[in-house]
Amino acid sequence: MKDLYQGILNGSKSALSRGITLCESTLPKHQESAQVLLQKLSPNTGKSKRIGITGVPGVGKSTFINALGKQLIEESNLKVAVLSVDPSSPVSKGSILGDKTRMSYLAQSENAFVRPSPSGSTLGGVAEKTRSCILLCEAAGYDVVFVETVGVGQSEVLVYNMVDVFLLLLLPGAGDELQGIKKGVVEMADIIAVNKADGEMEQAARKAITQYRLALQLMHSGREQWKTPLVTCSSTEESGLTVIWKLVQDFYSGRSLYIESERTKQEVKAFEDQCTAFLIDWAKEKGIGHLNELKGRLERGKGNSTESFLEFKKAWLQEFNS
Ligand SMILES: Nc1nc2c(ncn2[C@@H]2O[C@H](COP(=O)(O)OP(=O)(O)O)[C@@H](O)[C@H]2O)c(=O)[nH]1
Ligand SMILES: [Mg+2]
Repeated sequence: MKDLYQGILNGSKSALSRGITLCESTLPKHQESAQVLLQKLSPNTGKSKRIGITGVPGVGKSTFINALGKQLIEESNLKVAVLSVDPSSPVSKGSILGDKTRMSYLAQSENAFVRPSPSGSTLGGVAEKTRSCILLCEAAGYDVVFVETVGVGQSEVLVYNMVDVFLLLLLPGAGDELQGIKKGVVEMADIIAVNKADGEMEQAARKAITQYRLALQLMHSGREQWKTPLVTCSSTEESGLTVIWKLVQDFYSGRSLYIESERTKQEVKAFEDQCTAFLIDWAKEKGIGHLNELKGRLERGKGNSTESFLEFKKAWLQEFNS
């Protein structure tokens, strides 16, 4: 434990990997060690820029992170970590294989760390593990932590709730595209970039910007003193990325109190989610025998669901009250 702690603080990638594996383990003993480790490292966390990247599969998120990450490493001398969140895939270790080829620069760079989505049986579990990964990366000295949403569906909200700034990538496919993305996701975006603005698609990307701008006038960003900017970029030609990084810096600039209060809100919510999940698991474990007994009775055609539920509820309220 001491070696692991020191290794992470020294920036060792293998120690960081081992720390993350510990956090991801479902063994109660490992979970306890992970909590001790996180607790010990907590004074060394919180200093990174936490950036969420979302958009439909194929829009170019991984390519974008690779290109921007490369700039940050080479031009600004920063250390970059990339995590992904894929609650749809129970065994997601495979999904990063594709991503590693898209993120070939970062996969090989001394100053980058790339880690696939933790697997988990519940959304809350995946969120909690990813949150721990962010903290470990911060303790290991990473200045920027990108969190890519991989699975479509619920991963957007999950990631939104663990980052400071949420970047939405769109395709140059004009207005229809906006409908392909859930309205709520566009509203969550702090920066919107139309990617693939290159070659034949450059013209379409410009047109898309105009249309999105109109659509966005009808919406408003949920953030204090921030108007969601709309820009174009090309991740393969590495253009427009400097402007986007400038926007990210603007987002942080002079707003540390705001970011701090947003992080506090996220912390409160994470605590609440963790406690709720714990209570549900704990109560389920206790009550599952009785539940199955009543279920068996129903399966044999005796009684009905309401009657059985009332019996279950009465018994367990009595049990918890005593
Ligand atoms: N022309 C062009 N293609 C891109 C750009 N960014 C990504 N791509 C391509 O789009 C495909 C999907 O990219 P990927 O990064 O895996 O998308 P993700 O699923 O959002 O992570 C790949 O074939 C990329 O080479 C871009 O800026 N311009
Ligand atoms: Mg990807």
